[in-house]
Amino acid sequence: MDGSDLTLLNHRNSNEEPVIALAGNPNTGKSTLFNALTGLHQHTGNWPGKTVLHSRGHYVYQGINYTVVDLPGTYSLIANSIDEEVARDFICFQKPEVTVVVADATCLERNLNLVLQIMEITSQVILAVNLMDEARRKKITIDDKELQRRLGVPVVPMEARQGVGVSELKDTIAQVIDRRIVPHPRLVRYEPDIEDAIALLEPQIIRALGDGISARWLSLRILEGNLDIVKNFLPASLIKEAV
Ligand SMILES: Nc1nc2c(ncn2[C@@H]2O[C@H](COP(=O)(O)OP(=O)(O)OP(=O)(O)O)[C@@H](O)[C@H]2O)c(=O)[nH]1
Ligand SMILES: [Mg+2]
Repeated sequence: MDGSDLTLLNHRNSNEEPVIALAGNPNTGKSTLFNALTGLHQHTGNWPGKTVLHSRGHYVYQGINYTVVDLPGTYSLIANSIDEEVARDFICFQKPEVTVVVADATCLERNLNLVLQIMEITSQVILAVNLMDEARRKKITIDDKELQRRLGVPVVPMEARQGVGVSELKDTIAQVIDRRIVPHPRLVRYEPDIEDAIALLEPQIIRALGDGISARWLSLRILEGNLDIVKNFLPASLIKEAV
Protein backbone atom coordinates (compact mmCIF):
# COMPACT_ATOMS: atom_id res chain seq x y z
CA MET A 1 0.00 0.00 0.00
CA ASP A 2 1.43 3.43 -0.82
CA GLY A 3 0.62 6.93 0.39
CA SER A 4 -2.15 7.43 -2.18
CA ASP A 5 -3.98 4.29 -0.97
CA LEU A 6 -3.72 5.65 2.54
CA THR A 7 -5.25 8.93 1.45
CA LEU A 8 -8.16 7.02 -0.05
CA LEU A 9 -8.72 5.20 3.23
CA ASN A 10 -8.64 8.44 5.14
CA HIS A 11 -11.47 10.06 3.25
CA ARG A 12 -14.47 7.83 3.53
CA ASN A 13 -17.39 9.29 1.66
CA SER A 14 -19.50 11.13 4.23
CA ASN A 15 -22.66 9.50 2.79
CA GLU A 16 -21.36 6.06 3.69
CA GLU A 17 -22.50 4.30 6.86
CA PRO A 18 -20.34 5.12 9.87
CA VAL A 19 -18.22 2.10 10.82
CA ILE A 20 -18.01 1.10 14.49
CA ALA A 21 -15.23 -1.31 15.48
CA LEU A 22 -15.53 -3.50 18.58
CA ALA A 23 -12.09 -4.18 20.03
CA GLY A 24 -10.97 -5.55 23.38
CA ASN A 25 -9.21 -8.30 25.27
CA PRO A 26 -10.34 -11.89 24.59
CA ASN A 27 -13.56 -13.01 26.26
CA THR A 28 -14.83 -9.56 27.29
CA GLY A 29 -18.16 -9.93 25.48
CA LYS A 30 -17.42 -8.26 22.12
CA SER A 31 -19.37 -10.81 20.09
CA THR A 32 -22.20 -10.75 22.65
CA LEU A 33 -22.33 -6.98 22.24
CA PHE A 34 -22.10 -7.34 18.44
CA ASN A 35 -25.15 -9.62 18.56
CA ALA A 36 -27.02 -7.25 20.89
CA LEU A 37 -26.33 -4.31 18.57
CA THR A 38 -27.06 -6.02 15.27
CA GLY A 39 -29.53 -8.78 16.13
CA LEU A 40 -27.17 -11.24 14.44
CA HIS A 41 -25.98 -14.47 15.98
CA GLN A 42 -22.23 -14.42 15.95
CA HIS A 43 -21.00 -17.43 17.86
CA THR A 44 -20.04 -16.69 21.47
CA GLY A 45 -18.63 -18.97 24.11
CA ASN A 46 -16.55 -19.07 27.20
CA TRP A 47 -13.13 -19.55 25.67
CA PRO A 48 -10.75 -17.14 24.04
CA GLY A 49 -9.74 -16.73 20.41
CA LYS A 50 -12.89 -17.75 18.56
CA THR A 51 -13.36 -14.58 16.57
CA VAL A 52 -10.41 -14.89 14.26
CA LEU A 53 -11.45 -12.69 11.38
CA HIS A 54 -13.74 -9.75 11.78
CA SER A 55 -17.43 -10.07 11.02
CA ARG A 56 -19.70 -7.27 9.97
CA GLY A 57 -23.27 -6.40 10.88
CA HIS A 58 -25.56 -3.39 10.78
CA TYR A 59 -28.02 -1.51 12.93
CA VAL A 60 -30.17 1.57 12.60
CA TYR A 61 -30.32 4.20 15.35
CA GLN A 62 -32.39 7.38 15.04
CA GLY A 63 -32.65 6.93 11.28
CA ILE A 64 -28.93 6.43 10.69
CA ASN A 65 -27.43 3.13 9.48
CA TYR A 66 -24.29 1.95 11.24
CA THR A 67 -21.89 -0.84 10.28
CA VAL A 68 -20.42 -2.79 13.22
CA VAL A 69 -17.22 -4.80 12.94
CA ASP A 70 -16.45 -7.42 15.59
CA LEU A 71 -12.66 -7.70 15.89
CA PRO A 72 -10.70 -10.61 17.37
CA GLY A 73 -9.82 -10.32 21.06
CA THR A 74 -6.27 -9.08 21.73
CA TYR A 75 -4.23 -8.10 24.77
CA SER A 76 -2.23 -5.58 22.77
CA LEU A 77 -1.79 -4.24 19.24
CA ILE A 78 1.89 -5.00 18.86
CA ALA A 79 0.99 -7.58 16.18
CA ASN A 80 2.55 -10.57 17.90
CA SER A 81 -0.19 -12.73 16.41
CA ILE A 82 -2.52 -12.76 13.45
CA ASP A 83 -5.38 -11.67 15.75
CA GLU A 84 -3.41 -8.63 16.90
CA GLU A 85 -2.48 -7.81 13.32
CA VAL A 86 -6.11 -8.02 12.15
CA ALA A 87 -7.31 -5.75 14.97
CA ARG A 88 -4.44 -3.29 14.63
CA ASP A 89 -4.65 -2.99 10.85
CA PHE A 90 -8.39 -2.48 10.98
CA ILE A 91 -8.21 0.34 13.53
CA CYS A 92 -5.17 1.87 11.91
CA PHE A 93 -5.96 1.70 8.22
CA GLN A 94 -9.70 1.20 7.84
CA LYS A 95 -10.17 4.09 10.23
CA PRO A 96 -13.55 3.28 11.80
CA GLU A 97 -15.50 6.37 12.85
CA VAL A 98 -15.59 5.03 16.41
CA THR A 99 -13.70 2.22 18.14
CA VAL A 100 -15.58 0.79 21.11
CA VAL A 101 -13.13 -0.95 23.42
CA VAL A 102 -15.01 -3.62 25.36
CA ALA A 103 -13.43 -4.21 28.77
CA ASP A 104 -14.10 -6.73 31.53
CA ALA A 105 -15.25 -4.88 34.66
CA THR A 106 -13.88 -7.67 36.88
CA CYS A 107 -10.28 -7.09 35.71
CA LEU A 108 -10.37 -3.56 34.39
CA GLU A 109 -6.76 -2.74 35.15
CA ARG A 110 -5.44 -5.46 32.84
CA ASN A 111 -7.84 -4.31 30.11
CA LEU A 112 -6.70 -0.69 30.30
CA ASN A 113 -3.40 -1.51 28.61
CA LEU A 114 -5.22 -2.06 25.32
CA VAL A 115 -7.45 0.97 25.89
CA LEU A 116 -4.36 3.19 26.22
CA GLN A 117 -2.79 1.67 23.08
CA ILE A 118 -5.92 2.26 21.03
CA MET A 119 -6.18 5.83 22.33
CA GLU A 120 -2.71 6.42 20.85
CA ILE A 121 -3.99 5.45 17.40
CA THR A 122 -7.33 7.23 17.43
CA SER A 123 -9.15 9.74 19.59
CA GLN A 124 -12.53 8.35 18.50
CA VAL A 125 -12.72 5.85 21.36
CA ILE A 126 -15.53 4.79 23.69
CA LEU A 127 -14.84 2.46 26.60
CA ALA A 128 -17.63 -0.07 27.21
CA VAL A 129 -17.11 -1.56 30.67
CA ASN A 130 -18.90 -4.89 30.28
CA LEU A 131 -19.72 -7.70 32.72
CA MET A 132 -20.88 -5.20 35.34
CA ASP A 133 -23.15 -7.95 36.75
CA GLU A 134 -20.08 -10.14 37.39
CA ALA A 135 -18.29 -7.18 38.99
CA ARG A 136 -21.27 -6.59 41.25
CA ARG A 137 -21.29 -10.25 42.24
CA LYS A 138 -17.60 -9.94 43.16
CA LYS A 139 -18.30 -6.71 45.07
CA ILE A 140 -16.20 -4.66 42.68
CA THR A 141 -17.52 -1.14 42.15
CA ILE A 142 -16.46 1.01 39.22
CA ASP A 143 -16.61 4.78 39.27
CA ASP A 144 -17.38 5.23 35.58
CA LYS A 145 -17.57 9.04 35.83
CA GLU A 146 -14.10 9.24 37.36
CA LEU A 147 -12.75 6.73 34.83
CA GLN A 148 -14.18 8.87 32.05
CA ARG A 149 -12.60 11.98 33.53
CA ARG A 150 -9.20 10.35 33.87
CA LEU A 151 -9.17 8.69 30.42
CA GLY A 152 -10.75 11.59 28.55
CA VAL A 153 -13.08 9.30 26.56
CA PRO A 154 -16.74 8.35 27.17
CA VAL A 155 -17.27 5.34 29.45
CA VAL A 156 -20.46 3.23 29.25
CA PRO A 157 -21.09 0.55 31.91
CA MET A 158 -22.74 -2.54 30.37
CA GLU A 159 -24.14 -6.01 30.84
CA ALA A 160 -24.19 -6.99 27.18
CA ARG A 161 -25.62 -10.48 27.70
CA GLN A 162 -28.67 -8.97 29.38
CA GLY A 163 -28.83 -6.06 26.92
CA VAL A 164 -28.12 -3.55 29.71
CA GLY A 165 -26.38 -0.41 28.45
CA VAL A 166 -26.86 -1.18 24.75
CA SER A 167 -29.10 1.82 24.04
CA GLU A 168 -26.79 4.09 26.10
CA LEU A 169 -23.89 2.85 23.97
CA LYS A 170 -25.78 3.48 20.71
CA ASP A 171 -26.57 6.98 21.92
CA THR A 172 -22.97 7.68 22.92
CA ILE A 173 -21.74 6.41 19.52
CA ALA A 174 -24.21 8.75 17.76
CA GLN A 175 -23.02 11.69 19.87
CA VAL A 176 -19.35 10.99 19.18
CA ILE A 177 -20.04 10.75 15.45
CA ASP A 178 -21.92 14.02 15.23
CA ARG A 179 -19.42 15.62 17.60
CA ARG A 180 -21.81 16.46 20.41
CA ILE A 181 -19.23 14.49 22.42
CA VAL A 182 -15.58 15.09 21.50
CA PRO A 183 -13.24 12.61 23.20
CA HIS A 184 -9.89 13.98 24.36
CA PRO A 185 -7.88 10.89 25.27
CA ARG A 186 -5.26 11.40 27.97
CA LEU A 187 -2.17 9.94 26.36
CA VAL A 188 0.67 8.14 28.11
CA ARG A 189 3.70 10.41 28.60
CA TYR A 190 6.97 8.54 28.15
CA GLU A 191 10.48 9.21 29.47
CA PRO A 192 11.86 12.60 28.36
CA ASP A 193 14.31 11.09 25.83
CA ILE A 194 11.48 9.18 24.16
CA GLU A 195 9.28 12.27 24.13
CA ASP A 196 12.18 14.22 22.57
CA ALA A 197 12.55 11.59 19.84
CA ILE A 198 8.79 11.66 19.19
CA ALA A 199 8.93 15.44 18.90
CA LEU A 200 11.62 15.08 16.21
CA LEU A 201 9.79 12.39 14.24
CA GLU A 202 6.22 13.62 14.43
CA PRO A 203 6.51 16.68 12.18
CA GLN A 204 8.38 14.66 9.54
CA ILE A 205 5.71 11.97 9.55
CA ILE A 206 2.99 14.61 9.24
CA ARG A 207 4.90 16.17 6.33
CA ALA A 208 5.20 12.78 4.63
CA LEU A 209 1.71 11.43 5.35
CA GLY A 210 -0.57 14.27 6.42
CA ASP A 211 -2.63 13.91 9.56
CA GLY A 212 -4.69 10.88 8.49
CA ILE A 213 -2.70 8.56 10.72
CA SER A 214 -1.48 9.20 14.26
CA ALA A 215 2.08 10.48 13.86
CA ARG A 216 2.71 9.92 17.56
CA TRP A 217 1.72 6.26 17.26
CA LEU A 218 3.87 5.76 14.15
CA SER A 219 6.81 7.49 15.86
CA LEU A 220 6.55 5.05 18.76
CA ARG A 221 6.51 2.07 16.38
CA ILE A 222 9.66 3.36 14.67
CA LEU A 223 11.35 3.93 18.02
CA GLU A 224 10.60 0.40 19.20
CA GLY A 225 12.02 -0.92 15.91
CA ASN A 226 8.70 -2.32 14.69
CA LEU A 227 9.31 -1.38 11.10
CA ASP A 228 6.96 -3.74 9.31
CA ILE A 229 4.04 -1.43 10.06
CA VAL A 230 5.76 1.72 8.87
CA LYS A 231 7.95 0.69 5.99
CA ASN A 232 5.13 0.82 3.46
CA PHE A 233 4.29 4.38 4.33
CA LEU A 234 7.43 6.25 5.12
CA PRO A 235 10.44 7.13 2.99
CA ALA A 236 13.35 4.78 3.79
CA SER A 237 15.53 7.81 4.63
CA LEU A 238 13.25 8.82 7.50
CA ILE A 239 13.22 5.32 8.97
CA LYS A 240 17.01 5.09 8.68
CA GLU A 241 17.42 8.41 10.42
CA ALA A 242 15.23 7.25 13.31
CA VAL A 243 16.95 3.89 13.91
N1 LIG B 1 -22.21 -12.41 33.09
C1 LIG B 1 -22.03 -11.86 31.89
N2 LIG B 1 -21.52 -12.62 30.91
C2 LIG B 1 -21.33 -12.03 29.72
C3 LIG B 1 -21.67 -10.68 29.46
N3 LIG B 1 -21.33 -10.39 28.18
C4 LIG B 1 -20.84 -11.54 27.65
N4 LIG B 1 -20.83 -12.53 28.57
C5 LIG B 1 -20.35 -13.91 28.41
O1 LIG B 1 -18.94 -13.88 28.26
C6 LIG B 1 -18.50 -14.97 27.42
C7 LIG B 1 -17.63 -14.44 26.30
O2 LIG B 1 -18.40 -13.64 25.44
P1 LIG B 1 -17.99 -13.36 23.92
O3 LIG B 1 -19.02 -12.40 23.42
O4 LIG B 1 -17.78 -14.60 23.17
O5 LIG B 1 -16.59 -12.64 24.13
P2 LIG B 1 -15.60 -12.09 23.01
O6 LIG B 1 -15.02 -10.86 23.59
O7 LIG B 1 -16.29 -11.99 21.71
O8 LIG B 1 -14.49 -13.24 22.97
P3 LIG B 1 -13.32 -13.44 21.87
O9 LIG B 1 -13.95 -13.32 20.52
O10 LIG B 1 -12.81 -14.78 22.21
O11 LIG B 1 -12.34 -12.38 22.14
C8 LIG B 1 -19.78 -15.63 26.92
O12 LIG B 1 -20.02 -16.78 27.72
C9 LIG B 1 -20.84 -14.57 27.14
O13 LIG B 1 -22.15 -15.10 27.33
C10 LIG B 1 -22.22 -9.91 30.55
O14 LIG B 1 -22.52 -8.70 30.44
N5 LIG B 1 -22.37 -10.56 31.73
MG1 LIG C 1 -15.75 -12.81 19.85
